[in-house]
Amino acid sequence: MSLIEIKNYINGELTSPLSGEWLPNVDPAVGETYSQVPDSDEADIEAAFNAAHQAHPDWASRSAEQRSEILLRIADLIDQNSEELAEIESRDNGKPLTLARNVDIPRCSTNLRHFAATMVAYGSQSHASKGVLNYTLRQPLGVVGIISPWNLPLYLFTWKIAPALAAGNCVIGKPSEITPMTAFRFSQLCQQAGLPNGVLNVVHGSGARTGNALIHQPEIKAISFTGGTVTGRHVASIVAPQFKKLSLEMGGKNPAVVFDDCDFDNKLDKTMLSSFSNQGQICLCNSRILVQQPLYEKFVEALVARTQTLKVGDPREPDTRLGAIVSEPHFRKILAAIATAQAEGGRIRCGGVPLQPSGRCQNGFFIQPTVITDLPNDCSTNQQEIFGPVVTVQPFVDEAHALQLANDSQYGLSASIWTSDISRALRVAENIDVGVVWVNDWLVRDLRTPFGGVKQSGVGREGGDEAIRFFTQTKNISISY
Ligand code: TXE
Repeated sequence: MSLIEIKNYINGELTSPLSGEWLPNVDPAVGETYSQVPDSDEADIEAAFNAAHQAHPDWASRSAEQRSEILLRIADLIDQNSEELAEIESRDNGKPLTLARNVDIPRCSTNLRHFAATMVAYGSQSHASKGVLNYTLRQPLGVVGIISPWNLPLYLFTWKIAPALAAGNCVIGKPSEITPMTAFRFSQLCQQAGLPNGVLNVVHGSGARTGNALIHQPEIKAISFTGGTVTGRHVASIVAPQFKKLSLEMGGKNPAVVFDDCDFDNKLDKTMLSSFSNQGQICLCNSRILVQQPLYEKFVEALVARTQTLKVGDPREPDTRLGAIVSEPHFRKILAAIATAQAEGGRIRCGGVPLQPSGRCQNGFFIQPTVITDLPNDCSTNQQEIFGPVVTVQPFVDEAHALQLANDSQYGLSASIWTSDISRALRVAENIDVGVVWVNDWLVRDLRTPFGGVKQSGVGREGGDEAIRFFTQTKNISISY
């Protein structure tokens, strides 16, 4: 069977890597290579930069309405091709087709529509004083770099591309080499929408080769990165000394704080999502569940019973709740983390082992959803990000103890708080050291809100006005009269 050849999208053309180097791209549900992706190098990045640099003056000179009109055309094409995109995303990432269809792909279209509208409605400030008028300009930066991960491939790729383009920049995007397929199809839709050549360039390849070439390119004005903390630290070490703008969205070890007066059934339903959605491969997943003592045993038993009902298997089947882990290396990393949990004295209450479905997926990478108890918060399992279908449950005594456990982490991305006492919810929300808090829910997203983490979860914010500010340069002009 011939392998699908994924192409770069440079200066409006779909091209092979100048290096002639390719990487295998694996379908994780069946464990087989089904396509190949360019392993681009400095020459490809330079070709992309030249195209973007050449396209920028015209793109920046267009009105927000004109740029938004093209973004809306791309959004329409995403909607018209949504089923095909969902199937591609599910095959490339291993996630259930139902999840790709209901969450990932609709959000790509929403990302483009949101920032098309934001930019048209965008107003800047003025500050008037006696005889002096100040006004603030937010001007496009020029050519910017975008680096995205494999867990929500096109969802996060468009989450960055949309504000960058809407604000008048030209973009070099480097998707994860583990899930390149939807970015390739997206390139074709941009061609079809008539996006001018060079405005968006998608350069595929490994982080070490292509990603590194991008962050070393001296004339790129900003880097927006989403990925692991280790890689984010490396990206920052290269980009910061170049005095470029840098946004880092990285890992998490997010607590769910469950008080004994919570709406138990609602919490349980939402825990299934917040713990195991996308195979637990969402940085916002709650991987540490903290439960107030009187409720603890009842909650653990109910959680284990509900978790054991989740269907793990072929992503194509409509009742599948957990599909394949994204790659064999990540599959092994998660199993090693479970082994570490056991070695640390953890009690595996359910799951903890791979699963081998029969049929077409017998060689795929599947792990049973796993609940672990009896671990202290300061162990590796509760301190290191696992980024898979693995959660721990710990008891706490009171609000002070809950906060101490929740904040005892090198990460600070998100948290969810479950209680009927709204004053307590707001008190805990104010004192928990993260960037995003949900009360009595999870992953409710308003794209106008600031998104991002603190500590080793990130630097900077995305979303709404924050994204436009990141992708523009601020200038104050003062007029005396
Ligand atoms: O990360 P990697 P992964 C986190 C999530 C998990 C990780 C999973 O918590 O920790 O990301 O994504 C490129 N120079 N988040 O394993 O390896 C690489 O090719 C330049 C948090 O993919 O960091 C890929 O495109 N680039 C987030 C991207 O970096 C390099 C949401 C990410 O790869 C590079 C999603 C290099 N030297 C995942 N090395 C959030 N907070 O929202 C790799 N890359």
